[in-house]
Amino acid sequence: MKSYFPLVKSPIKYAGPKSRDPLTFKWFNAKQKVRGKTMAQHFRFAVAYWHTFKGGGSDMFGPAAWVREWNVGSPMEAAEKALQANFEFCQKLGVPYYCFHDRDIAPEGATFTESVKNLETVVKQAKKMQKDTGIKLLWGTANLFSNPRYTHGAGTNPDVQVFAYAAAQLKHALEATCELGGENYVFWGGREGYETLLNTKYSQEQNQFAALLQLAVDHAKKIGFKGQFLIEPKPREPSKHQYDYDTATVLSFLRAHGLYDHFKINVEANHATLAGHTFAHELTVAAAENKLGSIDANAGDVLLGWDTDQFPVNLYDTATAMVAVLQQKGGIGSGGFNFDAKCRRGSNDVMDLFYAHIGGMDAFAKGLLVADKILSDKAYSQIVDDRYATWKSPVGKEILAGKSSLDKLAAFTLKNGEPALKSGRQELLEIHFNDILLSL
Ligand code: XUL
Ligand code: CO
Repeated sequence: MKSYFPLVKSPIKYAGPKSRDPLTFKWFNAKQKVRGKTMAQHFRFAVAYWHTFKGGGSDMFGPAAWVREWNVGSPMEAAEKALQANFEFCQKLGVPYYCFHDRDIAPEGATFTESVKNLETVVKQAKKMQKDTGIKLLWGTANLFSNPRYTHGAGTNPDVQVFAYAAAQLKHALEATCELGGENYVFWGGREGYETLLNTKYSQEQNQFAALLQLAVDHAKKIGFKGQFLIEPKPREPSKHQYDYDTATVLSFLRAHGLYDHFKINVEANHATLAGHTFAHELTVAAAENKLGSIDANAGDVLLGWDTDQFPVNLYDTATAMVAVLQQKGGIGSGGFNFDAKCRRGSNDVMDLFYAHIGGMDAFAKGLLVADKILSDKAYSQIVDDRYATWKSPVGKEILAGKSSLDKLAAFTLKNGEPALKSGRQELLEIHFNDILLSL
C-alpha cells in the first residue's frame, strides 16, 4: 500500500529530554506512570481528522495552499486515501485514537440520500482499517455549520425544516460513531447562536437546542450507543454570540433543560481564551462538577485573538492546565486529548504534521510531570491550605453545614472585630511554580 509518510520509517519513540532528534518524544513516555496511571492512560491522545487530513492551510485571506497526496481523485477516492493517511499517521505517531466530523471522513453528496450513502461507504472502510491497525475512534460529531443551509443555525434555526435536516444528519453521524465504537459524541455549537438580537427569539432558540440534544440522547438509547455526550463551549466565531458561551454557561443550560446527567464538557483551550478565560479556568470549572469529559488541547495567539487553533507549546499553559485536569477524580474517563490544531499556512510539508503533534504531546507530557510535582509539593499546598485554615474553625464549619445565621455571624463579628489583612502570596506561589517547572 502507498505510504503517505515515507520519511517516518517506524513509530516515534521516547528518547528522553536530551534527544535532539525531532522525530522522538522527549517527555511523552507512554508507559511512564504518574499518579498510578501511565501517560498513555492520562492522555488518550487523538488526531483531529479535519485539520490533519482535510486542512489545506487556508485562512481568511487565501484558499487552501497545501498539496496533499491523499487529496486526489473523485471526492470518494480522496476520502478513502485520506483514511489510509490517517491510520498510517496515527500508527507512526503512536496515537491510539482519531476523531472526526461526518463531513471530514465522507463528502457531502448532491442529495441527502447520497450523503448518507457516502458516509456508510466510508464507515465500512474505516471499520476495517480500525480493525487492521487497532486505532480507535475517540469521538464523532456532525458538521452542522459549513453548508449554507445552516447559515442561521442548525438546532437553533428559525426554520423547522432546517432543524429536521440537522436532526437527520445528526442521526446518521451518531449511528456512524456508534458503528465505529466511538467512545464519545461531541456537540460543538457551530452556528448555534445569533448575529443580531433584532431578529432573534432567544428563549425559543434555547428550547430548540435543548430539544435537539434530547433527541440525540433518546436516539442513543434506541441504537445502543453507550458513549459519553460532550458539549464543546465557544463564545463566538462564527456567530457573534454562541449559546454555548463557556463551561459555566453550558452547565447551567444543561441543568435548566433536564440534560445535566447526559452531558460532560469538551474544553478547548483556544475557546477558553476567546471567552476571556484561561484554559485552566475552563478545566477547573468543569472538573469542579466532575464534568470534564475531554479536551481540545490547542492554543491561541495572544496577538491575534481569534481562534487560530495552534499546536500547544507553552509549558506554563500546559502545566497549569494539567494541574486543573488532575483535580478531577478519576481523570477524563472516556475522553482524551486531541489537538484541534493546524500547522501554520507556511508549514506546508507533511513532516510538519509530525513535528506539530510530537511537540504538542511533549508539551502536555511535561505539563503533567510539572502538575504532579506541584500537587505533591508540601510547601506549595501549605500556602494554599493556610489561606483557608479558618474555615476549619467551628464558625466556618457551621456556615458550610448550613447551620449558621446572619444573627450568629453578626454576634461573631461584634466579638471578633476587624479581620487581619493577609497576603494571598501570589508572587511566592509563582516562584514555586517556576522552580518546579524549571527543575524537571
Ligand atoms: C471549532 C471547533 C470544532 C470542534 C468540533 O472551533 O473547535 O472543530 O472541535 O466540531
Ligand atoms: Co474544537
